[in-house]
Amino acid sequence: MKSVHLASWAGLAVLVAASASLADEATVWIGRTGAQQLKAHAHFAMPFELHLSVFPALDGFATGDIGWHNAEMDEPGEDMYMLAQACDIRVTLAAIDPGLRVWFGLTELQAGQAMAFGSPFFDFHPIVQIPDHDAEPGTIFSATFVVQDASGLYSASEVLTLQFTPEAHAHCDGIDFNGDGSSFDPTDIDAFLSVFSEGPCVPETATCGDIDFNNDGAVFDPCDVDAFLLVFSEGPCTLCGV
Ligand SMILES: [Ca+2]
Ligand SMILES: [Ca+2]
Ligand SMILES: [Ca+2]
Repeated sequence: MKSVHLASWAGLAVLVAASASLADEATVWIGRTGAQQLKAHAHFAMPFELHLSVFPALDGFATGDIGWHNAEMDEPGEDMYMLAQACDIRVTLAAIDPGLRVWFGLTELQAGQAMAFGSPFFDFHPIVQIPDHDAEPGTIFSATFVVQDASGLYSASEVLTLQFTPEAHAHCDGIDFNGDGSSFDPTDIDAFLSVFSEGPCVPETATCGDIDFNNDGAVFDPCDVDAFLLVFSEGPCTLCGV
C-alpha cells in the first residue's frame, strides 16, 4: 500500500511541475558567473510558506511548488549566465534543520546527499516538507545547498540557504466537546451550543472544552459554531466553517 501512496504523490508532484507557469512560479535559477563559478539564485520571498500537505503520504506541511531550473538567459548585470550543455549539475543538500525534509523523487535527502539534475534543460521540483502538523507558523526551518558540476567545467557555487515556515492555518479542537470519550455524538453539539450561550456543559457534570473551537483567539464568535459543525460533519477545520 505504501508504494501506491508514494507513487501517487510522486505523480502529483509531476503534475504540479507541469501545470505551474514558469513566469510566476517560485524558482531557484542555476547558472554560472563570468568567472565560471556555478551560481544559484532563489527567486521567491523567504521564508517560503508551506501549505498543509496535499500529498497523502506526507504529513504536516509540504510543497512541490519550487522549481530548480537552469538559467534561461544571460544577465551580465547580475553576473549570471546560461550553463553549457556539457555540464552535469548536482545539487548537494549541505545541511538541514531538524523538522525539515527534502524529497527528491521518492528519496528523503540526508545532509551530504545530492540531487542529480544533469545537463540543461532541467526543471526539478523536490518536495519540501515540515512533517509536524503542530509546527508554529513563523518558525523558520532552513536548508543549505551547494551546486556542483560533475563534468568539471564549473567550480562549485557558494552556499545557498533556503528558509521555510508553515503557513498560518486553522487548528481546531476535537469534537468530543464534553470530554466523555464519545465523538460524533449529538450531545456534543448540544454541549457546545449550551456553553456558547453561556450555559452549562451537557451533561452538567461533564467538563466541556473551550468555545474557541478554531483557536483563532476570538470567543463567542459564530465562526466557532460553523467550524464546529463543519468538523462534526467530517469536513475540514476552517477558520469560519466554509
Ligand atoms: Ca462527547
Ligand atoms: Ca480551543
Ligand atoms: Ca474562535
